[in-house]
Amino acid sequence: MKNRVTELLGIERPIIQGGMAWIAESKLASAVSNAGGAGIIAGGSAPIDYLRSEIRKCKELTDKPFGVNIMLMSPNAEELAKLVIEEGVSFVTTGAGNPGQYIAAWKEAGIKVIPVVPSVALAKRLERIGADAVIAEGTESGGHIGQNTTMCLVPQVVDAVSVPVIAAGGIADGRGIAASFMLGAEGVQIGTRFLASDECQIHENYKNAVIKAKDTDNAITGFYSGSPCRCIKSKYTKQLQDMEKKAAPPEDFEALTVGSLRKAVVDGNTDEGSMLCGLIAGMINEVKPVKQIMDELSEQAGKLLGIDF
Ligand code: TUI
Repeated sequence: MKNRVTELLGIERPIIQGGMAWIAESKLASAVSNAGGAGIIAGGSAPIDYLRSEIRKCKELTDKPFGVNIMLMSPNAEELAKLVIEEGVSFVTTGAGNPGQYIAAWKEAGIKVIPVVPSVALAKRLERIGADAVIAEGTESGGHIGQNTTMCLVPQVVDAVSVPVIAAGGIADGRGIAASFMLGAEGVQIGTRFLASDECQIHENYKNAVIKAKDTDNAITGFYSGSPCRCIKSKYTKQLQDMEKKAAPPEDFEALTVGSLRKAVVDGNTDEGSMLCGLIAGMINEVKPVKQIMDELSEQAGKLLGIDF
């Protein structure tokens, strides 16, 4: 299909993979790009040499466009902002902050810039300073979240900006895609569905937790600290929430949270790890190859929208 998002990114279907910190690397990103979508390598807070090598691996695994997500709360965001220019990636998505200071340099380097926005105000500000599109991400998403929902945020952002809007948060099948397009989105960003893919490198225990999760097996931590984060409910989230209720000292939080993403993703420690995951996990019941996921998404969305998706 062709629309402003496929044209902007040079892709065949307007499906963008979520930039999942610690998770989205070259194998997943290249599989999504090879299936006609836009794969993304997550910067997270990984060492710069590792990211350079993942970008280079991805170039070997696909000749299609792929992007890099820059998590702006990361201590090495500035270094990564330079790396994407050196490596000449096609596009950048950003999260967890305002990427304003980097936009001019990226645009000058010919990199398309697509920030995640949790509000209408930030969408308008970033359009004004050159964002090529925005991702309106609802609180249904996994990981670091804003407060507005996909259903409410997407149409408001669509009404407020002229650049294409990509919907994110709670989308894992063709119905979610079709609904997003009804709200005025011209693309979707999908993360959680790809956690349960063959090509996703997370530990099997984490994948199984996604598959097993019901609609209510979800928890938000960090709500009161101003850094809310959505995960699969576990001993870890219960402990963290108990500490939040007691307003435990910062060193207790530090002790519990340091390395928690690694524990989930690499070690498969489902008790102590932080299994970031969106609210839609209850609908995902099977690990599948990325190509099959992409084909099913397109087929369902196309049927519902009455277009060749
Ligand atoms: O960034 C994400 N999701 C993430 S990042 C991440 S790593 C992490 N882990 C624990 C704590 C913090 C980070 C895991 N998941 N999604 C995109 C997103 N961006 N959600 C919300 C926002 C956002 C919030 C505020 C974007 C801009 C923003 O701007 C505030 C401002 O400065 O105007």
